[in-house]
Amino acid sequence: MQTRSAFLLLAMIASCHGEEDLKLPDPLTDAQGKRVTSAEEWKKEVRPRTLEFFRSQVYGRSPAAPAMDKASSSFTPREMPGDSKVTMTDCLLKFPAPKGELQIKVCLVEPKAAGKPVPLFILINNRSPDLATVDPPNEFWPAAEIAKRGYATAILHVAEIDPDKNEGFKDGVHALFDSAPRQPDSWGTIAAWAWGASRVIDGLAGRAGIDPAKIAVVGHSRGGKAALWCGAEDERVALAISNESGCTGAALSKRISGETVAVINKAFPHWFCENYKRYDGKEQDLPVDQHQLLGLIAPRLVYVASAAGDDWADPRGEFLSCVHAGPVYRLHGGAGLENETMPEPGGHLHGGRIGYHIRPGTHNLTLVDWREFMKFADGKWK
Ligand code: GTR
Repeated sequence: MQTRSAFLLLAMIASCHGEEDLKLPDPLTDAQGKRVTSAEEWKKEVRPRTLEFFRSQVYGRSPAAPAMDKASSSFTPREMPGDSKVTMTDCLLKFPAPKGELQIKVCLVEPKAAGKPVPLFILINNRSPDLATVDPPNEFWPAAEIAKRGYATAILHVAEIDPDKNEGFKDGVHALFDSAPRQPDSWGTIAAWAWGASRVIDGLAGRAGIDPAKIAVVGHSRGGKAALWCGAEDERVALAISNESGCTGAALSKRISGETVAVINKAFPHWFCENYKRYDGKEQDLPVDQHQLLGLIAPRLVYVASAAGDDWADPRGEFLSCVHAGPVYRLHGGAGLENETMPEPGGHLHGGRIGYHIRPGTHNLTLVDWREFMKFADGKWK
């Protein structure tokens, strides 16, 4: 017993020590090292610089948005098997590209007869492409339940934009939009998915029945990294939701806990830009950390979800990112997290502009997570 208490005490000291040691860049400091004191100043002096750093050193630069070819895009309604309360639409969105045409298939599910425009959840799907049609529905995208709660939801499979393969950027949007040779800050696959979610917004925000001021982009794990980057880049995103996005998603890199920059760049060399590899094993040299990615979304809503058994994604680091994004939200006159005590597994913090929950269990996107996202959205939007 004594040994166990001594061990626990040591572990506590070690972890507290770790957090005191964590030297994070101030999300409110400008290029001259001066701390800005108003939201206007932050927007002018800090936000563009921070965004530029993430573009040039982490995710890479995405091309300008092409104008959607409305005349040839199509929206084809189809029966939702066994469900009369919701409608399903196969959307084919077309965009001109320098080397051809980008076609994106998206499946949209909406509540029938909602009576007014409803918010939209766009899921960046990094799982099976048949999630839109499986029967019974998969928890990863519980479309009918989402629609019955009064939300529309669309699913975008990542391969519609860029296959998740390390093959020299020869396919997907790279084949259509890139000019050779690739540069150290050329976009990687995560940026491509984020950009793809923005194209879905192009296609759906103007639809009767969708409230364009209430668009959420959701992603799990690698999809969660993309959802956050989409929220940072595209100010039409009213709520960016990261489910267990971990390294180079919501988790702080400088904690060096779970997956690290060197490990992710080695395993997935195509996810980020070439410049990011400079920080392999050198997280201390990163002039930014991921709390500033969350800060880029302010004052819009951001949501971070962790799973207690998902050490690879560093739940504590995901939570601390929310804590340290707080100053940006407060500068805009609202609360970041409702409070800064990490909830026990099963708990959530839904009172501020940054939402958080931690689910018991392991790495996955489940119905429990979706219900928490919707509870948070209900509180902000209904
Ligand atoms: C892991 C990867 C994580 C996370 C995860 C996933 O292998 O190391 O960064 O993205 O895959 O997407 O499920």
